[in-house]
Amino acid sequence: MREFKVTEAQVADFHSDGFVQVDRIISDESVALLRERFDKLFAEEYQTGIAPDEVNWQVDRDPPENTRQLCNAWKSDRGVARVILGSDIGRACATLGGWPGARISQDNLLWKPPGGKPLGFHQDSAYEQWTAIPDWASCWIALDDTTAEGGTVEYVRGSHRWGQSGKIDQFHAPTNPIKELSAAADAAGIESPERVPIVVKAGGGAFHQGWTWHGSDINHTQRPRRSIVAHCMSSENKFHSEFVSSIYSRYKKFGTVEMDESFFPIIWRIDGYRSEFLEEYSTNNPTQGT
Ligand SMILES: O=C(O)CCC(=O)C(=O)O
Repeated sequence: MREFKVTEAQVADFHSDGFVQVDRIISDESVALLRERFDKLFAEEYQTGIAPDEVNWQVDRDPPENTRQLCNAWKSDRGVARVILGSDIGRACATLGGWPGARISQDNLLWKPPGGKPLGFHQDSAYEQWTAIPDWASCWIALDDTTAEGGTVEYVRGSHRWGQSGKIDQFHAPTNPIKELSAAADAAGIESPERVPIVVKAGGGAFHQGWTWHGSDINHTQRPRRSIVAHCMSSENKFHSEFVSSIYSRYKKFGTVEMDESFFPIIWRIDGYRSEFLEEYSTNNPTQGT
């Protein structure tokens, strides 16, 4: 598998803009593997027998025009784990975050069909308050060639410096995807926020900072827009001692704020450490049932 590395210029752009576009992150083989795994996962066929932590779209439950989303599908599929828990993605996120290492907080699988609805503009770190260090560095990877009119992800340049807002009212299929973004821009004294669409070939993408405003609009094309995201946090992170996530705090053990690597694996650390189970887990039968 190819090994991706961020350059010094990309690190500088990430800090000044709150994101950086990268033309190639994963190989064509990994793109093909993930597309195949998307079909299975969104049909609720889980290779490991374990459902993702969040199944935010189901075929018989949700409108077909909504953007489909699964979170932590690495627990359901070893092929997904093999790509998205890659040490090169961890190293890039740790380098950008300024951390000694990176743990996965969540992966996100996103599938916006033709005509698919927007995802509201938000700040990721507002959703990470259940941790002691609520900062993320995330890697967003396109699995289809993206276009501005195809509902690709858009980042608002410099918005990581606007301060911290809370969670938005409606993440999935909002009628006004920029409602909270507009309020945050007003509060920051920004007249015309600059929305930058990420236009890349499949396998390319972007890295963004946890407080950078981003979201995506309607898919006006006839092609699907699939993508996968690794939301990483510092390898040193712990649970918050008071704030709770209804989903992710279920992995907190009583009497400790330590995070268990089985649920939040360390995917890269500067001393060479990586959670030990990952190698066997992610290479064993990556495309077949367990
Ligand atoms: O892909 C999108 O439309 C939004 C992705 C997103 O919210 C994220 O990567 O945090």
